[in-house]
Amino acid sequence: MGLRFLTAGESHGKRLVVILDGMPKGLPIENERVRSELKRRQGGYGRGRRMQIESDTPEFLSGVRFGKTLGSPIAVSIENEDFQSWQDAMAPFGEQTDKRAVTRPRPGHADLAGGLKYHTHELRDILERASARETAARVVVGALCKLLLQALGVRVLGHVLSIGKAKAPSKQTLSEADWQRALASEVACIDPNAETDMIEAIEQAKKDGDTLGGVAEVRVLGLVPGLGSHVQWDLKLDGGLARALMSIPAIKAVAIGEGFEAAEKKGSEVHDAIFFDKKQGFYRKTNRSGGLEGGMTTGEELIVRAFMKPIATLMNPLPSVNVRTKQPEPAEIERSDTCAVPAMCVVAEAMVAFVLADAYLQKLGGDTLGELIERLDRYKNLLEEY
Ligand code: EPS
Repeated sequence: MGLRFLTAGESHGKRLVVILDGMPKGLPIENERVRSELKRRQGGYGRGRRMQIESDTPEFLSGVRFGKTLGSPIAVSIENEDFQSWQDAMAPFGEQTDKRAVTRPRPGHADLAGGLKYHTHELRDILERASARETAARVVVGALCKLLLQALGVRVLGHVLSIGKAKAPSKQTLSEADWQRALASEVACIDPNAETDMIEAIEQAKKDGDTLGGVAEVRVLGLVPGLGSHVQWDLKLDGGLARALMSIPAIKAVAIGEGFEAAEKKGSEVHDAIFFDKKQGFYRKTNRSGGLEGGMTTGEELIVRAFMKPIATLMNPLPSVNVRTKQPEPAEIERSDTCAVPAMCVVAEAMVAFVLADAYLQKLGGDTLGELIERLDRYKNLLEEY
């Protein structure tokens, strides 16, 4: 069956809830790891005031006992501390008395499409769930999946490549120092000069009442070859990764390896020649494929990029139309972020971790972590014999 998860919760509702189903029994869970991932998502230069209100603390409701998974569904909730100010506006029962109805859809947000789809003129019914607040729940899933992957010798890391036009120089291999630098950076950037440019760009956008998007890169180290499959469209790992990343709010494109750039080059400049020696087995000197061929991992580093459009809530709003009166009016201004690319990077890591944890479970099966590790060792032995 593999892994699956569902989230629930409105941005200003009482709580976010997530259920992760399919984790094997016996995986050690460190609450601190989950907390620190949530903290990373809350941070980043360019975030709005909401993140100062929240403290995003995971509360484990089921599936974990004495620090280890039970193999049963893991339910976790996160309180929305801001609900205190929204109790009337978001009350599950009673009549709407609060004036926080939204009628001027923001171009680029879910407001208008959702209003049309559900035939409602109260666009808050749509935007509350479309808000990127939901991604906090996904980060909980990501943290749990990272712990499983870690037990299998796999690390998932992310950094920001660009914000608006400010770009970090691209590097083929990233050192441990680079990763530490990304973790310490306010914009998750490995390059100090680019970091300054990114922060300046965010400042300028904020002054202009505007917003900025950008690109995050996720890399996965320590993967075995052969995760995913070539045999059926919905088993291909690149498809699964693209879907998972595209489902993050504001992601407009996903690239695997060289991605877009590969479409402009000749085959001889794109594919990674194959080599063999006794010590390493099969290996490549380049990794333009980003560690995926035929919908399967190659055993090289997995490299994916997620491209985020600028956030749709503009303090200097675009023209819109009031859905009740049909009169032209500027779009709604909701408290929001100027730039959430560093936060998106953490969410992208989470989604990649989920897809890969699932791929390992699909490949190896097993009810317990012990079984999983045993099967992984057997598979690794087979790979050595090949
Ligand atoms: C977010 C919470 C939201 C927004 C942001 C992401 O909180 P609020 O609407 O109360 O300020 O800051 O949501 C959006 C950018 C969006 O477009 O919906 C969060 O927790 O990440």
